[in-house]
Amino acid sequence: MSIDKIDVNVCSPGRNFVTLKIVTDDGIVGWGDATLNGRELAVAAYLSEHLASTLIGRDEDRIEDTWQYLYRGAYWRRGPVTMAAIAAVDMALWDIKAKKAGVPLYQLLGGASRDRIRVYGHASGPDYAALKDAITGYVEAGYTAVRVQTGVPGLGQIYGVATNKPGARYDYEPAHRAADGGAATAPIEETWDTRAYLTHMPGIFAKIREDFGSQLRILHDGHHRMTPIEAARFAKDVEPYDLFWLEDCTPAEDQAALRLVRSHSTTPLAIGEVFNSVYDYQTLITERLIDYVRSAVTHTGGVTAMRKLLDFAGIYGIRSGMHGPTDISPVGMAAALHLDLAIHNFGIQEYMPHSDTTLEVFRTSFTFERGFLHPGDTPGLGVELDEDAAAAFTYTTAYLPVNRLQDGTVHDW
Ligand code: KDG
Ligand code: MG
Repeated sequence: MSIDKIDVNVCSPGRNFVTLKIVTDDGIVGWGDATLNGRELAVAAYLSEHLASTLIGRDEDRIEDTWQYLYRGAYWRRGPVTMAAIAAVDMALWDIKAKKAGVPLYQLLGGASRDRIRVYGHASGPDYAALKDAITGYVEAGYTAVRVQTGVPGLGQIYGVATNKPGARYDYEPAHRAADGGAATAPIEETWDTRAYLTHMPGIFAKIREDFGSQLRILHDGHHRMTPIEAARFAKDVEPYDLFWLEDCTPAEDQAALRLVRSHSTTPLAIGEVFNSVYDYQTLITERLIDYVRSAVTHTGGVTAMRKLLDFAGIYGIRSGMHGPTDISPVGMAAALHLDLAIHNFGIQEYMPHSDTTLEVFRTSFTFERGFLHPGDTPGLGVELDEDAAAAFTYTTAYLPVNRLQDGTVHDW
């Protein structure tokens, strides 16, 4: 049996998604997520122009061999576009293998290591009153972990803070279309001041602990904006508030910079949503400079690569905290959930529920109950794309914001 057809679907049910469909010669369909926020068409072209024809006729069961063929065979290794394309092929092949076996994917990964998957939700608000309201909503819904982001006095719209339009949920969509909902021609720009942020945030954590007690798991995303010494100071300042993790405190492609942060603080550190290879973590893991791996299955070469990365991290006592924003499609989210259930060194899973429009197009089997997810027991990944429904939502260019300091210098977003 072999791979017979490949199709790359680009659609925009509320936001853009790139989805790979692989069909075997006996009609089994596998799905893979290839969505790279703001750079979707680059991955779509990589798949349709460079990979599709090389996959036709290959044995769909040879997943490891196909992974190596695409990774080593390209000569040009790593990078978000290449690794998202490889991830989509890998996910689709695992989907097919599990469907052929008649089992949910987690069974092929060793079976369940737990009964349910603890998730964290995104609470945010422009000020503390709005943030408190958002956290309360999550706690009432049964969540035991929330990520908290809030506005900084003197700054306008910043990363991670929902606009809180009437009727809007507490989550947010960071990629922006044009103001009229059409295609964006350039990113919007935000303004940032690290000093104002560093002085404001510790007081916010103090209020959260006062209002919500010691048991709530509090997470926070620094979104790559601090220098190593600023991050070291911040991680030390917030120690009394017992964060579950501080995420992306520095732009971590400089892995050695984390030694400085680590040597000054016991605040747990999470890093990796922009990483795409185990090699991005080599120093971070072997020197135990982080506590959680933040990669997405979608951006790190798929289930095959992510399993190896997490097993490597496990040897050093480092746990998973896989990326799960709305720009990971329901297919990519399902892949994460099967791994979450199967691996031993699971930490937590990020969960930003997709919009109703997205879920009309992607039919999912995963279930949510009071702060915990389960991938479901449908054979395969348990997510199918309804191509007819998807056809009604055409791709619309949207970009992540660009960030500038108050003097106009471009800063990390
Ligand atoms: O596409 C970028 C977003 O996925 C990212 O900004 C979300 O930082 C993020 C998070 O932790 O979910
Ligand atoms: Mg993040």
